[in-house]
Amino acid sequence: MTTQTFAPRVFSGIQPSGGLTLGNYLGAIKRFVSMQDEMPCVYCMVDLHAITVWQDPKDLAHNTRELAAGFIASGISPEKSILINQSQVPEHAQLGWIFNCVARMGWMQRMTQFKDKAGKNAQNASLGLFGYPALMAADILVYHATHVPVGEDQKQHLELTRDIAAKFNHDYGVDFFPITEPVIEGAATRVMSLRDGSKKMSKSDPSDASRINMTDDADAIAKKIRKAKTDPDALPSEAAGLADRPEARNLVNIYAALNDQSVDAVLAEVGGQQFGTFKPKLAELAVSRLSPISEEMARLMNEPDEIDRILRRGAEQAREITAPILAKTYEIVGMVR
Ligand code: AQP
Repeated sequence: MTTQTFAPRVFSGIQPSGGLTLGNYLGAIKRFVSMQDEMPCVYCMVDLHAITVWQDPKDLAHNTRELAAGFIASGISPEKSILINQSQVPEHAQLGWIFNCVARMGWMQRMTQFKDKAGKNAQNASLGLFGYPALMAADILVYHATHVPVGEDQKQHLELTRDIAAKFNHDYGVDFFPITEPVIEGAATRVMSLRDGSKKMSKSDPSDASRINMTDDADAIAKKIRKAKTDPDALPSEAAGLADRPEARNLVNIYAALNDQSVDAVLAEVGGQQFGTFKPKLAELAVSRLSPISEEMARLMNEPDEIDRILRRGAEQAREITAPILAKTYEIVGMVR
């Protein structure tokens, strides 16, 4: 248990493993934006994580810049927050190696994301995919970050981050790494696929109809929502009525999160409506919230040099924090410098 008080700091990241989805936006980015006014923040394109599964090099570079554009267009200010690309700050990978030596095989084998992503052919998964959570712990702890806003799917990885920090502190008899708090908040901490209410909306889902991409135009958004899987019943008037209706719950959660309302407040307005009435309303709301972001992303993508400049500057600022923390870690571990 740590007794030291750590200055509040936010760290979170997103993989440039495809285009940003509404799930990333509602589960993570929206909260990233609001946390900028609460404490210092570091936000990261985690390209080292992305390559734990195959990424075409051209796509990786494009997706990294597009993700940076998505962050900025959504309201993350490079003046307020540090915005970085993970591989430009080598201390992430360096601390990641130390944590590979702290984390236990048994801990990693319990990670459900590895099981989901490796699928039936785990023997063929990369070693990086297995070690993903140890690198994620390093991403966070190399900043001594205290708060990590994420979607619900990352809860288990954050528990592992806490376990790694606690084991390091215990093994070396120090109080050096903070025990990080996950920040999992809002009406849509788990946005589901539009085609299957039991599956998370994901940028790497082979079906484009399963997700709303942040770069989709108004027609595409409206079409995907119109075609979203639902059931034949009318919407209930209270949240309890959504309990066994995953697809209906998902669409109501999305509406609530986009409109900054509670699910009950949404249902008080739309309870009794059929999906034929509700879906166009949701589409209109989604377009009104997402179009300004996608337009700004397109504008920024026309200035790739400016994006690269922001990321280079972010890396310089980041290394002022990470280099001393890594140096102290090496000293604690007994590495001759
Ligand atoms: N569907 C979702 N609902 C709520 N939050 C979500 N997040 C992702 N999908 C949803 C949150 O977005 C942040 C970044 O996630 P990531 O890109 O690093 O990895 P991921 O969770 O594996 O996201 P994807 O879209 O499913 O990527 P791929 O397909 O490449 O694996 C995290 O905070 C996550 O919780």
